[in-house]
Order: sequence, then C-alpha cells, then structure tokens
Amino acid sequence: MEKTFLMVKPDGVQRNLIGEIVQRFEKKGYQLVGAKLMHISKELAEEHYGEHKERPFFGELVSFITSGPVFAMVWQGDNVIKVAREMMGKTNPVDAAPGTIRGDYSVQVGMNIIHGSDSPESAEREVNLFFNESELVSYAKDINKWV
Ligand code: DAT
Ligand code: MG
Repeated sequence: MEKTFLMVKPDGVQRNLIGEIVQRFEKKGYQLVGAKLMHISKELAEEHYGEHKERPFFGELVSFITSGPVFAMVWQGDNVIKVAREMMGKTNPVDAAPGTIRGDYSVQVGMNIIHGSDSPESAEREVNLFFNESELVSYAKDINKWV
C-alpha cells in the first residue's frame, strides 16, 4: 500500500490546526499509520530539506521548521502521495486554491502549514527519516472496503 510523509509545520501546530488537518485526510478515506508530536533538530531539518540547501531561503526554512513542535505523520492509501499534494495546495499560498489546506489557512510561503512528500522517492526517504519500522502500525479497517 502506498505511503506518504505529511507534517503539520510549527505554524499549523501553533494555530491549532492538527485536528482539522488529520480530519481532512481521514474523511477523504486515507489511513493514518504513524504519528508523533516532535521537535525537529537542526541536523534533521537540514537533512530533510537537503534538496534546498543552495536556495537563498534555506537558513530561514531550517530555523522556521525547528522553531516549535511539528506533528509528523505517515498516511497510506491509493495514490496518497499525489492526492495529498493536491489536498495541500500549491507551495505558495498566493497560488493555492480555496478548498486546499494552504489555500484555506495560510498567507505567506514561509509559513504554509503543511509538508507533504512530492514523489514516491521522497516519500520513501522521508518516511524512513522520521519513523522507525516499529512506529508504523499495520492494521486492517473494515471501512476500507467502502473507500
Ligand atoms: P513544498 O513544501 O510545496 O514541497 P518546496 O519543496 O519547493 O515546496 O519548498 C519547501 C518549503 O520551502 C516550502 O514549503 C516553503 C519554503 N519555500 C519554498 N519556496 C520559498 C521561497 N521562495 N521563499 C521562502 N520560502 C520558500
Ligand atoms: Mg517539497
């Protein structure tokens, strides 16, 4: 079953959006298989966002993502990587459509509420970077046959 890594960023946690965001993915029909509230270290932040290390905003990005607790999650379901990105909306909230998480709850690109893996390769990498095998729970739900 396809899995993706999603994370409510420090701004989303501070603004009490954890429940709202979890609810959107639950109602969609995806399954939560791992979650934890955590503080990201500078080292983990630099590794997670390694692809952006040459960008001018890298320092700001690392300091923002380590500025408060995040809610890290693994979700699974058919095409969850692509569909979760659609549900999040475009990176810059200016371009994110109403009805998407970023479109509904954020204003500026630095604080855009949620992270989600952007490809199967990044999903695999990010799930393993944030979670051990033992933290992922495999369980059957009877409702899955209706989704
Ligand atoms: P996404 O989070 O949609 O995958 P990304 O991987 O291109 O977007 O960038 C990672 C994060 O970096 C993004 O969520 C917010 C921040 N960011 C991106 N572009 C930025 C910019 N031009 N100025 C400031 N922050 C930016
Ligand atoms: Mg990205």
